Amino acid sequence: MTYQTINTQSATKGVLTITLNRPEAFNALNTLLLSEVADVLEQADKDSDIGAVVITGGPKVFAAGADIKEMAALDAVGVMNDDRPKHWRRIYQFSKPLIGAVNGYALGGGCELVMHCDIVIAGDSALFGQPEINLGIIPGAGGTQRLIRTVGKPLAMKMVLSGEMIDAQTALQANLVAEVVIPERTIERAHELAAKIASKPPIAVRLAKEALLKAFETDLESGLNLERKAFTLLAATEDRNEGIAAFMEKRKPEFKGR
Ligand code: CO8
Repeated sequence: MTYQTINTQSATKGVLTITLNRPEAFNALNTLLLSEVADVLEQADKDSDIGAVVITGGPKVFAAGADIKEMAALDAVGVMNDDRPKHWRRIYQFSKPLIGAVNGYALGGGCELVMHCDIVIAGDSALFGQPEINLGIIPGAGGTQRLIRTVGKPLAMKMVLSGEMIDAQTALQANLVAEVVIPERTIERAHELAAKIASKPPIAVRLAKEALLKAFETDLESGLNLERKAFTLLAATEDRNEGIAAFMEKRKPEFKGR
């Protein structure tokens, strides 16, 4: 399958890489790009050979936000009928781990795409920001809700109200990213992590992601209930028997996704 705004590659076993490819617009997220990312993730969800996906903008820039030129053409009714929220939801619904590899700017929708990732590796020159306020708007793809839950009120307020960017070290301290590496290592490190996760039992990985994300949305009792149900369900999988048997027999487990 060929795409107009992204490239896909599966060079590492179990890992699919999506590279945003609109260099002329700093990888601005137009509707086509969002829909192509969502299409690829939906296919990857059904493909048992894929255990994790890396998403990157390449070595220079992650994404400079929604495509402002495309947005400028929409009035209130146009925004209301916009397809983009649908594609963001499709991206959020991806059930396997999504690992972001971020170099350069991750602004506006780009920073929101970072927050749709489960783990983010940032190059030490990466910059994160929600500059929508400078355009007379506010974040529209979860940037007010997910940012405050992720980095806390003081930093989220500062970023959204002032439009000021934060650097990779600040993003690390604020838990927006999991690791900071030299920019030349960003994509490689994301691949290492994705390959490691892809080698784990897929049903356990999927249920772990679902349970962890639930903590963003629900009260403790409901979250603990979901965890208990997922834990019980895993007791019925062949991979759980294999994992425990391999431990006892001091050998490497062979997981089958069953
Ligand atoms: N949209 C469209 N084009 C862009 C964008 C963008 N977000 N960002 C950069 N470009 C284009 C520029 O127009 C320029 O194109 P051209 O050469 O044809 O004029 C080219 O990329 C290079 O940009 P600059 O010349 O500005 O390069 P600089 O190195 O000087 O600056 C910056 C780089 C800092 C990234 C700067 O371009 C910038 O500030 N960009 C805009 C960042 C921004 O405001 N992002 C937020 C957008 S709004 C948003 O994301 C809301 C999300 C809501 C989602 C709602 C879903 C329903």
